[in-house]
This record gives sequence, structure tokens and C-alpha cells, in this order.
Amino acid sequence: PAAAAPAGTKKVIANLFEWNWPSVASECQSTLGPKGYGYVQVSPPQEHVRRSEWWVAYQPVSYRIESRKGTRAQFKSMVDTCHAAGVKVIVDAVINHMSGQDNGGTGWAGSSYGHYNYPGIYSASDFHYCGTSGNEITSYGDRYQVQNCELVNLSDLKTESDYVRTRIAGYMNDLLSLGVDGFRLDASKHMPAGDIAAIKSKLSRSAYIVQEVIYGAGEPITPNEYTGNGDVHEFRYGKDLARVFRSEKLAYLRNFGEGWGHLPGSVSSVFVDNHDTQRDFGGVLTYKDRGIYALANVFMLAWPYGSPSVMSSYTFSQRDQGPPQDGSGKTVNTTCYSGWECEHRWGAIANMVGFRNATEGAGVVNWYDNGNNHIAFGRSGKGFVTVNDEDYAINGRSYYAGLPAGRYCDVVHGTFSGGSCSGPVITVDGNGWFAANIPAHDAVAIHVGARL
Ligand code: ARE
Ligand code: CA
Repeated sequence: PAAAAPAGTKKVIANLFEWNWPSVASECQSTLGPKGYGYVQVSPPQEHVRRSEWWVAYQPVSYRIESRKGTRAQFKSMVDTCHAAGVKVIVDAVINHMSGQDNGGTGWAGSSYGHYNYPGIYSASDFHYCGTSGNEITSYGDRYQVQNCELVNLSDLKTESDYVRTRIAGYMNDLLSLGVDGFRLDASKHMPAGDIAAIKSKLSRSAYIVQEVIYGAGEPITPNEYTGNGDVHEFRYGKDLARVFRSEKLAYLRNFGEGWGHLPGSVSSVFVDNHDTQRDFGGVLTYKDRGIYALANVFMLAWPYGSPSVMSSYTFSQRDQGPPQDGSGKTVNTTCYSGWECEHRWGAIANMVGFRNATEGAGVVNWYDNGNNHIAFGRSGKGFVTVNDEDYAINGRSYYAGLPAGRYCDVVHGTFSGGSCSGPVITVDGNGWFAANIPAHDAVAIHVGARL
């Protein structure tokens, strides 16, 4: 099937950027499974160049599953542990190119390589030389260049060649044999959609596919071209949401998604930020925005457009700064709230995953806004949320939730577990109404899966 919103009833993805495999495994058990995340997305697992920056993973040297994040055995064990916890695994697959180091060197696992030479895998004739200076992409307005020149000096594979397609599919099939459930295809814009389709047709079984095609105003290559292969990241979503929260009105969100020119929701992969936008897209909301970032994620998880991904970052102050590493260059185990932000664990965000799961398939009803920054909406008989991003509290107001009468856990402020709520309890009356006070820049959310 073409549309590829992740399979299963739990669809929320946690993007554990640059986490090592043992830490991903324990997070699946301790948090992702229990909180209802359906998927974990992990950083590229193949052998990469040896340097300390975060982006080494985007420079493959071989397709061995050996990286500073762990060995092949650790990777396999992580996949098995996540599966046992009910969490599927999506791998960031770098298949458009190999490394970008002009002088070559020795990769993480000991493979020697040159810029256009990967012994036993690819040789010079497997790469594009597009003829621009340095074979570099100089204009995103030129389709040929974008797909046949080099993205930041990364040796660009001839993805039109059957040999190259077979090698790439071999790598992906190896990952499938280890139990992987899906792929984020890095730099998809730099490969014609037909090349991706041809590679996909060589896969040994079906898998979730999400393609990275950054929308660029006026560019000839568009995200829509890729929807036949699977989902596509909708970069306008996080950009537009940040603008609304920072300088416009939440009231504008009532038709957020297709109504804003974004991709059809059925093929759209959305996030408040990802590892690129949190560094390179000025204005996007990130963990550094703290409470407002949490509110934006609450909205994303409550709003039934696209397939949401929650970012989980390590703390950084400089663009290229890599994750915490030990003396040998291995990524250290994650320590949440100390060097690692763990946004996916923040109470409001983690508990809204349960809201998303409980409201799956229920449409938006009873939209309310005050014409400014206070909004509220229901999810047809399953849940209700109100976000107050005014600078003042909104007290003494009642909301029509349209939910069965009862006592519900406010999952923005409390965790529902074992039949009780660690935070405020909201009472919906026999007519479907409830009263609540909402502090400035805060929210309240209730759903049928967290009813006392
Ligand atoms: C690093 C150095 C470079 C050096 C290179 C090779 O920074 O100076 O030349 O190594 O030695 C990441 C980092 C890069 C890093 C690279 C390789 O961001 O800094 O280069 O890894 O290690 C375009 C692409 C899009 C891409 C973004 C970054 O279309 O696919 O650029 N995003 C993915 C990943 C990145 C990753 C790569 C691709 C490469 O998510 O993390 O790069 O694998 C407009 C256009 C967009 C364009 C954007 C930025 O918005 O519409 O298409 O995105 O501008 O140019
Ligand atoms: Ca290419």
C-alpha cells in the first residue's frame, strides 16, 4: 500500500537522537512501552567516519552495523528488547551517499575508505560527478543538481544503477533480518522518487517508510512527489506551529494541516522539531523553549493530523557538538536531565501519548477559541483538551467535553496509573461539561483511557 502511516494502534514515534543501543533498549522497557509510544526512531546504525561531531552517522563508510552507538549484537538485542516492550523500531537509513571526507581514512569499525572508494562495496564508477564546482549542489532550483550533485561534499551514489540499488537494498534487508520495522530515508529529496520505489521493491518484506524531503518554497522537487513510496516529513508543520506560538494566535490552528497547504494527513510525518531544525531552522520551538515547547507538543499529540514524532535531544550549545562520548569515542549511556533533555519523558508530553492512543480515529469536535491564544477542542467522545497560551490565567470557565460523566485525570499535570491520578482530577457532569482553571501558558487534557 502507498499510504504508510505507521502500522498498529500505537503510532507515536519517539526520536531518540544519538542514543546508544543499550540506552534505547532500557528506555523501551522503562518508558516508551509503558507510556504507549508505538515506535522508536534511532540514529543511523551503519559504520561511519571517525570524528566527534553528531553528524558522523550521516557519512557511511560501510554497511556493517557497527557504530559508536554500539555493536551489531547490541543493536539486535535492542530491537528484541523494544519489541518485547511493544515498541517497534525505525532506523534512519543513509542511502543517498557515502562519506564526505576528501582524504578518506579508517571508519569506526576499521574499514578503510576513500571519498569515492569503499572496498568491497562501491568504487568510483558507482558515484555521480555532476560537473559543478566540487560536484556540489549550487542551486536547489535545479532538479538535476539536487539529485546528481553532492550534498555538502557527500559522495553521491548512482541510485539509478541496479548494482547500487541492490547494495542499498542488501543493507536494508540486513536490518529487516534483525527485526527492524521501518526506515526514515535520509536525504530523500536527493534521490528521484522512482529510484526509491525501485529500492523499495527489492526489500524482503514490507516496512514503514518515511522520507525526508524538506519543503522549500519555489523548489522544483516537492514532498508530494514522494507520497507514492510512503510517508513524508512535513517540515512546514513545525515551522508554522512555532510561528503561531511565538507571534500569531492559537485561534488560527482550527484548520491546521491540509488547510494550511500541508501534505495529506494520511502520509504526513510531523514533529515540533527534529535534529536538523533544532540546529539550523531559526525560530523553530525546541527543548530550550521549555514550557512553550511542551505546549506545542501537547497540541501536536492532541490534534489528529499526520503521524507525530516526539524529539528527544542531548543538550547542546554549538551546532556541531556531538553527544556525550567516552575516551574511545563511544556514545555514553543516556542520563536524562543531565546532558540529555529527554523531552519524550516530560510529564505533559509523555502522558499525551496516551491521549493520542485513546483518541485514535476520533475527529475534532466542539472547537472553541477566544479569538486569540486560548483554544479548546474535543476528540469525538474520546477526549478533550484546552490550551491557554495567554499571559494570564483563565479561571471559572466551563467547557463542553461531550464525554461520559465521570472523573478524569488531567494528564497534562498528572499521570494515570493503577486507577488513580497523581495530579488534578476533572469532573465531567451528566451533560458533558466540566469546569477548570487554566494558568497562563498551560493546558488541561482528559481522555477516556484515564478515567478514575
Ligand atoms: C558535514 C559538515 C560539512 C561537510 C560534510 C562532509 O557540516 O561541512 O561538507 O560533513 O564532510 C548532516 C549535517 C551536515 C553534515 C552531514 C554529513 O547537517 O552538517 O555535513 O550530516 O556528516 C538539505 C537536504 C537534507 C539534509 C539537510 C541538512 O535536502 O536532506 O540539507 N538533511 C539530512 C539529515 C542531516 C544530514 C544529511 C541529510 C546528510 O537530516 O542531518 O546532514 O546525510 C533548504 C532546502 C533543503 C536543505 C536545506 C539545508 O531548506 O530546501 O533541502 O536540506 O536548505 O541546506
Ligand atoms: Ca543523489
